[in-house]
Amino acid sequence: MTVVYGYSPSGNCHKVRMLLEQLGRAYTWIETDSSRGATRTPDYLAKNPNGQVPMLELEDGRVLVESNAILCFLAADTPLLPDDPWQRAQALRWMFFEQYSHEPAIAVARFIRGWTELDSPRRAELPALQARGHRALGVMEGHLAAGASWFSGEAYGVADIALFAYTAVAPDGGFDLAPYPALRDWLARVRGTPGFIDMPAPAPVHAARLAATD
Ligand SMILES: N[C@@H](CCC(=O)N[C@@H](CS)C(=O)NCC(=O)O)C(=O)O
Repeated sequence: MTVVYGYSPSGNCHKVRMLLEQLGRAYTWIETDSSRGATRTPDYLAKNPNGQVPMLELEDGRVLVESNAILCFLAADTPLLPDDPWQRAQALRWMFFEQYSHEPAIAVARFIRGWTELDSPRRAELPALQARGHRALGVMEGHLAAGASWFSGEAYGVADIALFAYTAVAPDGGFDLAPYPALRDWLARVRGTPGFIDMPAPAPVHAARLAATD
């Protein structure tokens, strides 16, 4: 059985769960709380020296890390990863964008607001992260407003899953999505795809910090 090591409120981990659910594939989820050091144990580091989740472990013992690589591997030969080289390159383009321009701002802002103490010095990073995250959301809005329905080429697929994960919870990072109507329509379209599953809510301690941060 395919095993996923993941931390449920992590968008990077939710990508993998969402794809497996949408593909109807059987898997075992091993809850691995990266915010409490579960990815830094000697056993875990032996499998993933980078000490992060998600991590996919196949029945034959092979291990794959990096959420978007996992998505591409699992979606191979399914309609969620385009076959056509140009269409596939469109999906990859947005997945690289997600990892360089989107996740490092939006996911990190959410992490700082919900997973650090209210007086953490890291909170000084928030204004710069806000600016960078809004730039990324604006780029996504522009793509959709120009007529595209999806980020994975012509049809829904892995890039939509990759971008959905942290865009859906961007308000946790302090990002108001009101100025992005096309983006909000796309979020609703993704929620309407077969087998869609939402990210579980963070534990109360993190939800309380998110609520306490303006
Ligand atoms: N580029 C990686 C990022 C993964 C990542 O940032 N994982 C976080 C949880 S969202 C983590 O494991 N952090 C723990 C740590 O770095 O110690 C991916 O897309 O899989």
